[in-house]
Amino acid sequence: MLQQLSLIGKDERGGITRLAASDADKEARDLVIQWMKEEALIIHIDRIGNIIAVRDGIENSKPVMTGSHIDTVVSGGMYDGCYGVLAGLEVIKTLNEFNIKTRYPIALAVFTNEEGIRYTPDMMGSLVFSGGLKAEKAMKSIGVDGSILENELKRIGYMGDLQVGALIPSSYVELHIEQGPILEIKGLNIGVVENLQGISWKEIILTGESNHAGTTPLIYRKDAGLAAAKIINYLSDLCSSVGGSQVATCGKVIFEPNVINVVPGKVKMTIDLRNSSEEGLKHAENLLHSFLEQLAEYESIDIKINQLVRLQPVQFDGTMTQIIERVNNRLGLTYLKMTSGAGHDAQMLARICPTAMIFVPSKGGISHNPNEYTSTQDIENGANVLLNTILELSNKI
Ligand code: HGY
Ligand code: MN
Ligand code: MN
Repeated sequence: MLQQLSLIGKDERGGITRLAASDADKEARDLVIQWMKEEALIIHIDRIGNIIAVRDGIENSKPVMTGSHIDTVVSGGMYDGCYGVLAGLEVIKTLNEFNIKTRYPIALAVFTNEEGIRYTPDMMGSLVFSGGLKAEKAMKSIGVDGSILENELKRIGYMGDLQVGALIPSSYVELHIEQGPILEIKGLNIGVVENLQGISWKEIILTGESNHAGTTPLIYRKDAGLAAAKIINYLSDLCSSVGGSQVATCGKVIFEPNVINVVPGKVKMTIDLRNSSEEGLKHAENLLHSFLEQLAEYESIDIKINQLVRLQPVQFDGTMTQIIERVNNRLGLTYLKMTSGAGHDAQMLARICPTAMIFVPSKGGISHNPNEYTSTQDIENGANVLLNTILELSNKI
């Protein structure tokens, strides 16, 4: 199923580009729903396009939920998100195959726009699902391509009628690739994720003055491009001053007019700050803001900051992580209790129910990259831990 799903949205770099509410996203959604229907799941679509497929339990009560996302970054890998959705489906297939009834229902979720590449914020669908963002507000999100999410969801036929809050899970467990190098370096099978970093996404707009690259002496320039370069160069110093798990990334820079013989008059760039401590993340934001103030002064340019996303670090539920640890021991799998550097839908579900995550190793720690890879054995290990965790959660007295 992973291989088949990975063919949808294949791009010229050999990666997968399946942005939220795009045609490729629709095609992938349609395929996953077809597989869900083959398992006789009851399909619900909510206002923001989240797909929630339910397998009845003996008791009609709050479901144990698992799932993830199937939208990708640009030129992403085939496991990020999709592995958690399809392993959840595999768990349900296995229960059906062995005709195992669980006490509580099981729900499999595919959350809309986890990556936040086309529309911000990221983890949008799960944020709406957990009541952190009104669906009506999220719909109005304007994409980097100028599209409006509401129109795109309607166009692909995924603006459903399930009201937010109508289906609240008793607990949520998400299986995901680690997307980092730690499990592989330590030679361990499973990550038991206890917490997740805080995220701060900013768009920085620098406005200087376009000018002739040959006739304008340096002292007369208002060079937005030079200022942007100084910001990117500063990020490593910022991280060492903050310390801890602080990371900072400039992933996107757009020069205007972006031609060889014109001093750039305007630059739009993004900064992604992460830290597992809220205090550390605030410190990083303060350092960046004061650097930008001084830089604007020194380079006599205008600098505007748009806060795109701001999510605090999240602590997952101890009883849930203990269940996952017990399952690992029972299956004879080695594990590490760890922090997630990446954002995940689980950080939103943690707002409304006991939540935890299971990681499997990423080869070379590579992710958000066509070379993202996890071995079949690791894929199987993770799915077995998910199966046993869900069995325990959906039958617990
Ligand atoms: O940005 C993230 O951490 C996730 O991949 N959306
Ligand atoms: Mn993901
Ligand atoms: Mn991702």
